[in-house]
Amino acid sequence: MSANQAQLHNQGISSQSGLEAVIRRMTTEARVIDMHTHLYAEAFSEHLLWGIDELLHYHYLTAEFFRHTDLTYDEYWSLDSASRAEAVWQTLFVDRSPISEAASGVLTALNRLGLSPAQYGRDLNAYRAAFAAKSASQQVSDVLEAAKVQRIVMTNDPFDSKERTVWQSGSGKSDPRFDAALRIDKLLLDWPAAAHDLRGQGYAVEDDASAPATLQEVKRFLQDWAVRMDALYIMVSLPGDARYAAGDASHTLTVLLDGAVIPVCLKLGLPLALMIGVRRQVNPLLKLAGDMSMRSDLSLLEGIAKRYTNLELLITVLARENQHELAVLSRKFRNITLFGCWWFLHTESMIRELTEFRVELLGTSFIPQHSDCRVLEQLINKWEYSRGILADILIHKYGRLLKDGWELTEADISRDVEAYFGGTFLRVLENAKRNRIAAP
Ligand code: RAT
Ligand code: ZN
Repeated sequence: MSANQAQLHNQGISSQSGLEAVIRRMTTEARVIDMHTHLYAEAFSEHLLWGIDELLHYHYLTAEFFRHTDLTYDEYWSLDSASRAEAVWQTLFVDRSPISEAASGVLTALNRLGLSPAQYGRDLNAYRAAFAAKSASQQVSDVLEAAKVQRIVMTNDPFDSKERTVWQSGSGKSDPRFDAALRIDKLLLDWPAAAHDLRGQGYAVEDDASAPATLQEVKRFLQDWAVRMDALYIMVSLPGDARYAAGDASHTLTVLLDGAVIPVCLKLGLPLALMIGVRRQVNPLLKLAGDMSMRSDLSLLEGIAKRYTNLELLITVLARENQHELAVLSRKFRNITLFGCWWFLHTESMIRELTEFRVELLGTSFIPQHSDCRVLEQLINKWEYSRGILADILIHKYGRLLKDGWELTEADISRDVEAYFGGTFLRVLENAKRNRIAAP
């Protein structure tokens, strides 16, 4: 930064309109670290989803499509990818207005990529032709640029054999814009199947998860994969009724957390990320779109946070009913960092409601958003909406400071915006590294 720029940066902001302009500019321009997505670097080939057809049969839109169609589930699932996209386009975008969050988001992404519906109209093939001219690597760069996203954290599953091959070939970390997160739902929620899989991968585990030799092997598995992936954190998504039953050797989830997962997090200096409150497969006929939210018993989180004060916890919950409680709990435990408006909460009205009271209760000490994108181009609309809503809230909150005579500079705002869009996440990672403890 030149001396002139630095001076400008430290210039006081004296009016509400000046404040608004600065906040809009900074929230629009901030380069984001997206700390949880289901996007993949190109090396993961078919795991990287992009393009108009993928956008259309994304699982959020699948659920909406079935509210209108006469097709049976079997008929829909027997269609190929292109025909599913056509059915969704016709049903949700042509026969009806695409005003839901997921549908309108597609139009925002298209528009920002230069494919304005004003020009391309309602002919799906016109959009397809434009996408066909792109390569995957060009599209990754263009979308990251358009969305102003600098780093993406993937969701990496060591139980997925295709993914494993990529990691074992050494190409999993070939794109520095993509970081890994070690995802272990199968280990914690389906131990018998995970144990079988682990044995296949050369880890000598028994059916009884609590056997000391088995826990030792689970630790070895986790450590091997966390190191191979250079994972930033270890993550699981849990049903709302998941319990933490300290001292109960028959409770597999607790045994695995206490005996393997948390020791590995502490040894490697990695946060544990918990996404709590999903009820999987309420309607299995919808496949990936068939999951539901459920209220959570946050005593699980309280128990872990209290027992492991050195463990950094990244937490999000799915039920709207749990949001305020989680924000309050975060005030009580400095090792809890709340993140994102997850899944069904990633809508304009929910983001506004949640973000507003989180700022009120937690100041800048939380991570307002992650995208959870599964299709590359969604980064554009998801981040654009979130930036705008955060800006509205900050304009109001900083406005109160101005009114009360607090001197604000551009540097103050830039520091806080940076914390919201990546700085707080990086601080959690640093804290976890600092808290690393020697563990067997
Ligand atoms: O948001 C989603 O796309 C969900 O299907 C889930 O993947 C969820 O985000 C998760 O990570 O479990
Ligand atoms: Zn997710």
